[in-house]
Amino acid sequence: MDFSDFEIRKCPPTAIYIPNFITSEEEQHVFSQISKTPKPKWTQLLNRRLINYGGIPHPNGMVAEQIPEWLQIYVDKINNLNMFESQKANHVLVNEYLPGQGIMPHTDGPLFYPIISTISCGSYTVLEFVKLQKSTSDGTQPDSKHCNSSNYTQQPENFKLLLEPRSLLILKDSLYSGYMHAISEVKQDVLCDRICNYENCETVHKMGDILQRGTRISLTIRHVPRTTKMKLKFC
Ligand SMILES: O=C(O)CCC(=O)C(=O)O
Repeated sequence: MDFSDFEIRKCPPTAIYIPNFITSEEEQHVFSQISKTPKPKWTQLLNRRLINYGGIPHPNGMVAEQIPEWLQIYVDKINNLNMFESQKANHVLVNEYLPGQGIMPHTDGPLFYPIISTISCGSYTVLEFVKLQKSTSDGTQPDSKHCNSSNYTQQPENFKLLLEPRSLLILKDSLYSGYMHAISEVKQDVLCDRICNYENCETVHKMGDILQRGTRISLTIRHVPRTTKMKLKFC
């Protein structure tokens, strides 16, 4: 597939944004399967809940687990794009965000092949990008964990992407390794000039519009390079 028509040109390389990557029926299918997922499968965090499918990534490798059939459909859709070169996606992180929930600035780090693909279901969100600073002497990022979004979005190198429901976002190159990404914990977003993919969106939005968040489920589909079917000894 030629991604060049879908590349977001107004941000650093490389972000590919495909609106309506899945249909409304597929989106409903994701929600109905998620609603059947037993509570103990979820990891509840303060600001969202999540499930790992395919195994738990670990620096020593990942013990591969079968991805359920209903979810494998979306992994196959990603694999058909051939974006992991000769590799195949083998891991899905399901995140569920209620209005007012989000995720702190972070990078996905070295456990994954350096390409992220995320399918959004149920609600739009705004993904914020924060350029990694030179590490401080204790190795921490000054912008990490404790920053609040109103501070870091003021920096000129930082920007945002509007993610519509049913869209696919692919991040790689400098957006994988040189930027953290985050979602602010708010119930609504006022659209601003930091969002740089208005013209890639399916729906016409304008600056100053206020969007109310609903429940959003994201499927982050990645390739974990070191996997085994046998139990590894973790120490
Ligand atoms: O929900 C999203 O779109 C982002 C998820 C994410 O960044 C993560 O789980 O690492």
